[in-house]
Amino acid sequence: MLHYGPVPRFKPDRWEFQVFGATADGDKHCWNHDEFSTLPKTTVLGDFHCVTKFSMLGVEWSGVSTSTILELAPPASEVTHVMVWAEYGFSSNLRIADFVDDKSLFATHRGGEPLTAEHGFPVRLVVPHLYAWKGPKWVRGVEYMVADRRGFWEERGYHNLGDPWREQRYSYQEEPGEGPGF
Ligand SMILES: Nc1nc2c(c(=O)[nH]1)N[C@H]1C(S)=C(S)[C@@H](COP(=O)(O)O)O[C@H]1N2
Ligand SMILES: [Mo]
Repeated sequence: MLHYGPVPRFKPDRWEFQVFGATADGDKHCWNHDEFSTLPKTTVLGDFHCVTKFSMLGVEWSGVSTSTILELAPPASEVTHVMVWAEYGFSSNLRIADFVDDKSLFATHRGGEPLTAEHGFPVRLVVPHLYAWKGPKWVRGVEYMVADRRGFWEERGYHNLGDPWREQRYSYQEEPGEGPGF
């Protein structure tokens, strides 16, 4: 499972990265592609675990760290989770602690090269300590949430948390408290 649906075509004049939902000031924060390109960059060595196929260890990613986004667009104090949104309505939910892990970043480059279209150009989320479906390609925004809610794959049978070291692959493996619950 690499991605669902077609590879979106990047339209620079229409592209925006938005942070919305429960922001501290109640406003939506937006960056166009030029603005996003000027944000401070970081490089991390991270692993990459696909749920069904492979793991790649020690991939070099660079881009904008999630903590930079949180500083520039602070969340309200009640925020516990984020939904990361991509083209075509793809999404993935993360606990705020997983999102701000010091290795989590909005990657623009892999191995020193810009991402290719298939791998998420211009921006994808990378959360090295979780399964790769927790890292949307073609990211367009972040929603701050005051309660958990399942994203695209999490609604379709994948585990809500997705820790590869605990082999949290499927939602039927979830323990009480690991999912949004009803
Ligand atoms: N927008 C989007 N991002 C996505 C997916 C998707 O279906 N749509 N699939 C995820 C899954 S299941 C995997 S394994 C990785 C694959 O990333 P790669 O194509 O760079 O190897 O992308 C993740 N990001
Ligand atoms: Mo995957």
